Amino acid sequence: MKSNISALQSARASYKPKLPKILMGPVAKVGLKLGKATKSIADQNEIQKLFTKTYGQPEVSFHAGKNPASLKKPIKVALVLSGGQAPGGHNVVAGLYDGLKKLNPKNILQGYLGGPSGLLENKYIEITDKLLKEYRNTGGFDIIGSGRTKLESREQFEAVARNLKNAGITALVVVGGDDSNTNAAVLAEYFKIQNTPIRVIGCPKTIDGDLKNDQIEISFGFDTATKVYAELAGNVGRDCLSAKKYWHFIKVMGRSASHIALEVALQVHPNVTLISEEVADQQWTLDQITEHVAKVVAERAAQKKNYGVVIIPEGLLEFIPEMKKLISELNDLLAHNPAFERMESAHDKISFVQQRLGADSKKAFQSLPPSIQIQLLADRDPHGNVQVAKIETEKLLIEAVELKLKAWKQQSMYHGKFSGQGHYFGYEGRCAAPSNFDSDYCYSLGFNASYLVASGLTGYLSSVRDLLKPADKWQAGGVPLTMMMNLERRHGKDKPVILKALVELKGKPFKAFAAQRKKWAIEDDYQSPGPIQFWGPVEVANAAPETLKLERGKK
Ligand code: FBP
Repeated sequence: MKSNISALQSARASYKPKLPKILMGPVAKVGLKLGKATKSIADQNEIQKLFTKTYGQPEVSFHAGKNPASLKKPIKVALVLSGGQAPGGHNVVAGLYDGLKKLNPKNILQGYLGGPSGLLENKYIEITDKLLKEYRNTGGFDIIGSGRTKLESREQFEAVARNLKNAGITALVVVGGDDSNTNAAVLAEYFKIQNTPIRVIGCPKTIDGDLKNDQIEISFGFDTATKVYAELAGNVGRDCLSAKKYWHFIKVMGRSASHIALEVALQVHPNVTLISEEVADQQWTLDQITEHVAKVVAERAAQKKNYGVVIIPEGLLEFIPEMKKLISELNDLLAHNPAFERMESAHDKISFVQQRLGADSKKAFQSLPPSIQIQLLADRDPHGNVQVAKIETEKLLIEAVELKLKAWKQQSMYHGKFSGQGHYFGYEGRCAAPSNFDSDYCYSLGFNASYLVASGLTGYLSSVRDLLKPADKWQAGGVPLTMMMNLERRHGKDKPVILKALVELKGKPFKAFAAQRKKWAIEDDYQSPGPIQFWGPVEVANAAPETLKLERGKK
């Protein structure tokens, strides 16, 4: 054990994550049930043409029954953690390892280092009991690290195939979000076409909560991360009630979808929560959003409440029509632009883009404070997109609301005091010690992945369902990756990708929020969810996310 281990970590080390009943019993009694042939969620003809070998596979589930002896054949499995960290990743590793060893103690798990680039560079370590001991039920991905390298070119696929074949690997498990699992689907298809006997299985990860659908109830990490943010936002609410002098503008992570913001709103009841999907649906401009927030500030000021909490989803800017257009023009303009990359001064960069933007985007760009302009011009991510985590939308909104209130004051429409404080809750939640829910779910996803691999399947996502029931009643199985795909226009080309789940404005979680937000705007109804509890009453220690409860009709 590490010498600097905390008392909590040492106590958590003895936690035994729960499993679906079928995975707890003897291997010989696990049968694989095949469902009906599947179709992709949209663009069926096109997706089928692109995935001739893996399209249409049936959904599968594990039930009591007999299994072929081949399930016990010794195998060597490769594992890669891909994209942003999410609480519970170490338990996926532990579940996968324990499942493999249960199937056959001779099975080997090899962890590739630093994300998908580890597969290209052939850098790996063997996962062992001794190593895992330090990581069970802990947050983070540090056991093997993660990364955002995208595997897309033929040369990359060839390198991965070569390295895995040379290492004698039978299957690759990819733990990732929608983009990484899209990569996994493409790789599975490539291996099949090339007659390379390597299977590919995915695990649904992302704190953003946007990898979900009828088959995948939730991505892992969302529960823990939102509990951390909700604790912090609840504390800020309490500070508001105590000091009565600040408006706190809190940006929460979630690159595109606003699931995190919505979950925090449902747990904490802030005065204002912006939901990007609603902004896009209503085609709100930045000025309309500002007015919406400023109105709540003014209404509360009229009741002598010069304080409040505003929750802002990280991806907001990209959902405001004029900003979306600007960002997409900037992405095209700055992608692989050596002249721009050579520039060092902010002034040169700003004038470079201003000379090249279309009239509307130039106007939108000029409406932003210089600090935000610079953030929009910062390095792109590996997909060529602006890194929204780096844009201080909370500061932008504080400034915009302040200006609006000043104008209203001059017209005697507002008589309060406004003092804004900006916060960003993001990295604080991504490596938190996993809640009991995530500890169990992740362990089950990993364990289940080992059975999918051993069953000879490829192009599947590990699925564990019925998550609001006690863990032993959870259903274990697999969903074909192509089933979740559709075509999306990316950088001028139609690409097959796993459909990203955005907040549904007709869905129960949003409706529950919309029904209460007027009340929350004016009343001080802040809830303090408090820190994650690992022990104690089950309704507290094992609580599932509010969003999941509402979606599954349990509230
Ligand atoms: P994944 O979808 O890869 O899990 O990552 C999500 C996320 O945490 C977003 O919420 C955030 O915008 C982004 O990662 C930040 O990325 P980085 O770690 O590269 O700063």
